Amino acid sequence: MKFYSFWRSLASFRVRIALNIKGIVPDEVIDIDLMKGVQREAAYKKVNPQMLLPALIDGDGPIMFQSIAIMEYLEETHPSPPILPKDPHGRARVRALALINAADSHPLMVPRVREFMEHELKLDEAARTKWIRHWIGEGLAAMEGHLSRDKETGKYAHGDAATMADICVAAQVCGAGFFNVDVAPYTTVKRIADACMAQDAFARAHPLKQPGAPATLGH
Ligand SMILES: N[C@@H](CCC(=O)N[C@@H](CS)C(=O)NCC(=O)O)C(=O)O
Repeated sequence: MKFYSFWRSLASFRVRIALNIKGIVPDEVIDIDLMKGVQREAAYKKVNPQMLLPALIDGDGPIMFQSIAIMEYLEETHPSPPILPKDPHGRARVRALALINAADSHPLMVPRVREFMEHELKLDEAARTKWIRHWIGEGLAAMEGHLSRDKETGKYAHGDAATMADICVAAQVCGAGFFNVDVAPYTTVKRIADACMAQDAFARAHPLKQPGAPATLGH
């Protein structure tokens, strides 16, 4: 198994957590430096034409991309321990919570968006930061709205075992930390993220624990 990732990539963080929960250790981890734009070089474009991390090759392939699809693949090939509940309603809820982060919130703060704002729209750093913080806040508020209201919420986002929703909550809170967004007002999100990060599978996957990461968070 070959895993293309980068310490700072939150989508790679999501897959790293799923790999850890399932006890899968990739044979090779290939670092693609997003801060140097290596994702846009020809060699990586061949791996993932969308030029995004993560990507995963299991055996002879084909190459898999998109963190949610990769996590679903890991769930299907390594069902135990599960990261999705068994019942269809529960599965739909967990997937939907995961997508608040992976589809609606996180994509608005990724390097390609930040770089477009800087180089094409000529937005200064204050405007770019305002954009990012706004959309992180919207994502956290949406997640909090669901988690604080729903009877299915337990120790974790769905009951008392971590699922794909928790993986995405943890990534969302970590991303908030990257941009100094205070998560304290989102009390349920924070409680769940803290419970997640107390688990070894989550803690080991944290961006700042990866090779090449700096000692502290920064832009
Ligand atoms: N929806 C994708 C998002 C992938 C994504 O945006 N990855 C970021 C890193 S977290 C990336 O590779 N960005 C490169 C860029 O924006 O140029 C997923 O969940 O895998």
